[in-house]
Amino acid sequence: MSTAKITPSATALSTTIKNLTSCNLINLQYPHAQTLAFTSSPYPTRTFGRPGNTRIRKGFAVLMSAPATDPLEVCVKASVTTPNKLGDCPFTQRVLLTLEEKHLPYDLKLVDFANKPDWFLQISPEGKVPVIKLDDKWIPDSDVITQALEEKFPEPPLVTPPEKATAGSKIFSNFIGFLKSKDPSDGTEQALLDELTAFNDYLKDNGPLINGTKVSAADLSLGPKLYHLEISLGHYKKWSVPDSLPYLKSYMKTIFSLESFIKTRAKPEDVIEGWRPKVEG
Ligand SMILES: N[C@@H](CCC(=O)N[C@@H](CS)C(=O)NCC(=O)O)C(=O)O
Repeated sequence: MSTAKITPSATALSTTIKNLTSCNLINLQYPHAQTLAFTSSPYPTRTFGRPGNTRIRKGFAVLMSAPATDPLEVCVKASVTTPNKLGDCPFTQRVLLTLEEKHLPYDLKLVDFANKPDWFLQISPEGKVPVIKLDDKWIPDSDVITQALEEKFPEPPLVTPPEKATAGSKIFSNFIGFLKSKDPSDGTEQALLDELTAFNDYLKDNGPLINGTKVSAADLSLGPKLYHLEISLGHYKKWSVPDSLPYLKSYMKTIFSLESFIKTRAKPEDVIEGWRPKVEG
């Protein structure tokens, strides 16, 4: 079993600090607070922006240290192109993005999908990733995992308001339909374009992100799917998102540029190999 220890990025921390600052919890005239925030202790991130860890005195906050939490174990697909690297799976990236945005440390357990080991099949009898260990129990499925993370680690909240949470939710299935299609006139390209156009229009009225300016759970679910769409349709169909959808294009650029996204994304070569059986099958 290969493992890799991950701690959330400094930018994720600085986002938290900015958020705290905007709530007047930190007075930046006290640089010591920032120094504390960027301590290089193994798991510093759990201590910030969470209830109980911030004391407010005379209009500024003192960040208190909290007991370090063990990294959460997450089973992920291993890369097929590069040894000991994270492989492709948009559902796994969604979970890793959630951990990053919540500043939670985690350990990756890389699983060789060509030869799934017994320890993994015992954890995940369907042989699927992602699977995460929470409270000594292995939990499958990115929907269930992200919900459980939100409940167990509510700060910072990532919840998308229910009326916005389904924006763009039909894009992924239509992307797969077009990717697998061998008949250019079967309507799958148009069906995908219709969904992308509806989402572009949604962003025009509600954007730049699904919940306005704040990154939320729905972005962390859709972003990896759009990444797979861009890479695999570009490779297998020589197709790209048309310029007539500028809000969507700018959305993709914004999400793909998040430090949490760059840190957790699959290599393009793995995305291409991952979809090959679907395209050629
Ligand atoms: N509904 C699941 C889907 C998970 C899923 O389909 N994972 C794929 C990889 S992206 C998998 O593990 N497939 C098993 C296989 O390819 O053998 C979730 O949201 O987590």
